[in-house]
Amino acid sequence: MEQLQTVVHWGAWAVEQWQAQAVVSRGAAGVVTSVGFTLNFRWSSVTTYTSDICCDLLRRVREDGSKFINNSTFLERLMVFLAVILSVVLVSGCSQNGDMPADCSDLYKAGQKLSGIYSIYPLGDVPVWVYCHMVSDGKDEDNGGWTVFQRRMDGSVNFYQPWKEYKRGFGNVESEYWLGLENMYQLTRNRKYMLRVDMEDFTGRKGFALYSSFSVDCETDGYKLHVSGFKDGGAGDSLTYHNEQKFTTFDKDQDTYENNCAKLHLGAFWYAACHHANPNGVYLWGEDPTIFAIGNVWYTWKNYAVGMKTIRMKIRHVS
Ligand SMILES: [Ca+2]
Repeated sequence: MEQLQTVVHWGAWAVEQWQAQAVVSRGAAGVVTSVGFTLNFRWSSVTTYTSDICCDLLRRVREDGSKFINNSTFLERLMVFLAVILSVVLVSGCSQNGDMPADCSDLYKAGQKLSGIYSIYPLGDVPVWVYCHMVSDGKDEDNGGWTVFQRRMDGSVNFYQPWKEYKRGFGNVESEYWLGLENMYQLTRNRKYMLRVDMEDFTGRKGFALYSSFSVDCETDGYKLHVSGFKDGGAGDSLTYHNEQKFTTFDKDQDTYENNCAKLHLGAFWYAACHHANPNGVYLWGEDPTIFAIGNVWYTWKNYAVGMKTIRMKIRHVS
């Protein structure tokens, strides 16, 4: 009997990882005699809809699967198996009741006072893993359940990503990540939020910028940003310039500049023509003026050539 084995890895969807392993045993006549599967889920962030997942799975099964499977009956079985697994996972996700925390504010109110990784439910039924920042520098009233939607800290994640990644989120929730525009829209459509941007440079200096109102429109409106009510925390106001702008990636130009700002400044943001802040730009490891304004910079604090050591963009429900 011949035994074939393969690992089909679907990589990262947002922050989660999926891995499937299929072991195929064949008899002498090439007939499949047994099929074994192992499917591993790390269900940390779901911003992709069911249909997208299914289509992508089926496409990848066809592409990767065709390399080792030439038995269509087996391929059909594999698809049915995956569809069943997916429906079980998705249905179990949907059966959660409505008391799930929508964001980190809910967790904080429920007594979770330690910063760390938690599951939240911005859609009400699908869990998303996120870093909750429960303690801030400065005054006591700055503490509380901040939902971090963008974090840079060590340059470990490539933030030069296409539209679909910015839509659904990417990175590692333990270190650097982007929560996803769809999640941000879902969060801010139902509740009022304030925004705080924390930063630190490579000399250890810290600053922040506070905005009393923050929301993101839906995808058909380009995930347009609404930000207002600036209060200075030492870093100055580099974000009001981006108010009322749509989101731009290198493969989706929605900025007001004649060219694509994401391509020009190697990031993705609510660019106008083009930016005063580029938090999703290149992780520069300090000062580097070689190429103009490509870094993870905050213009009003350190100008265009100094990349931050850490940047954290976080929102909190305003009651
Ligand atoms: Ca443009």
